[in-house]
Amino acid sequence: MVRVIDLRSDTVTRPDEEMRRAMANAEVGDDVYREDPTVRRLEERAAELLGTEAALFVPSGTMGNQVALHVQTRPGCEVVGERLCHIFHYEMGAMAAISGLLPRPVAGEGGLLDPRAVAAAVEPEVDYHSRTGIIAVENTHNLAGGVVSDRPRLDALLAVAREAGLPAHLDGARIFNAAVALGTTAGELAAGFDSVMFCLSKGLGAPVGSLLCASRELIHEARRARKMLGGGLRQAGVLAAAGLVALEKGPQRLAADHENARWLASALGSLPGLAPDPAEVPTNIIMLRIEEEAVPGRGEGESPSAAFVSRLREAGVLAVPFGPQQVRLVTHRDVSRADVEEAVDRARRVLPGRSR
Ligand code: TLP
Repeated sequence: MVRVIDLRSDTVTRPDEEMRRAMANAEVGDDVYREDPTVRRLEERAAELLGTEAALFVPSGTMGNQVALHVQTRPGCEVVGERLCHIFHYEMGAMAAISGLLPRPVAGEGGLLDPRAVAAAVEPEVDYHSRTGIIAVENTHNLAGGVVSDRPRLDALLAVAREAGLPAHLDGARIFNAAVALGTTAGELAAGFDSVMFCLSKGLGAPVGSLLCASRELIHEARRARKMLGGGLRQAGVLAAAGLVALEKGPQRLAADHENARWLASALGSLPGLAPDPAEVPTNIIMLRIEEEAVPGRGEGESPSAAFVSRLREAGVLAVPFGPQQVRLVTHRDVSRADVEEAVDRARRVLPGRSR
């Protein structure tokens, strides 16, 4: 049997032995009564690392983002965000369904928000315009190819928010990847935001969970909103225990994922008809452009990306189509350098006679 190399997402990692041991031995209690000591420890540690007063354990990044939007806005308000951000595209319309919010998409430069464009998207305070409710920044930016907003850009965006009297939320699902890429800390990149969500269950390797980090007051409200959404967990310490291991051990190995992603992008980019876009891969996400003629023998109506992904799957490599000519591959701790080398060999084989 061919070993499957799963490059669909960094969400696919399985808990390692150390996490499973920690989960088995976790001290637990009912977290809705705030009696789970392991959850409390995780929340304290997250707040400490992100430099906020408090934090809240949530089951998913989506819930963390949505709770943050819900408690900082009013129905009918606009959310200013990059046009391809996760909150607009992959959260099932939750901000509209749950909080009555409208998207106000701003086109970034390669996914990076220009503070002037954000300022221009903020509604003026007149009686016949909907109101802007919040500015949301995604770092790293998933659909844009894991691109990173650096501190000067964040400062400029936060200045726009302050000037307009608006809260700013950071979707930092992969904030530790951003920190590693910039040689800084997650706390440095979180500073100044009113709320920050980050995921334990992506590159850090935990099976479940995200944290919302903010002031004590905001987290108090967020805890109520989490319960309303059905996210009040009981003996969640079994999950938080894995999260604590992920927080302590996860960040230091992300550089290896970035290195593997760069190598993979450059090797795949050397095959005809495939090109990483952006060409520079800053973190662990590769967006690969598939030219029309890249995959021979495409089925009727089959897009180049669907054809490429299905040939890869047959060869034991999993990736995700993100549009008719775009395929995403993500490196993570369950794929080694040998695995990505093997993935390239398999990709070469599914593009018969076309390797240079
Ligand atoms: N992203 C998933 C998919 O939903 C696309 C992935 O495989 O990358 N913010 C960002 C920037 C994300 O990339 C994700 C997950 C989330 C929020 C939501 O996290 P979850 O999946 O835990 O709800």
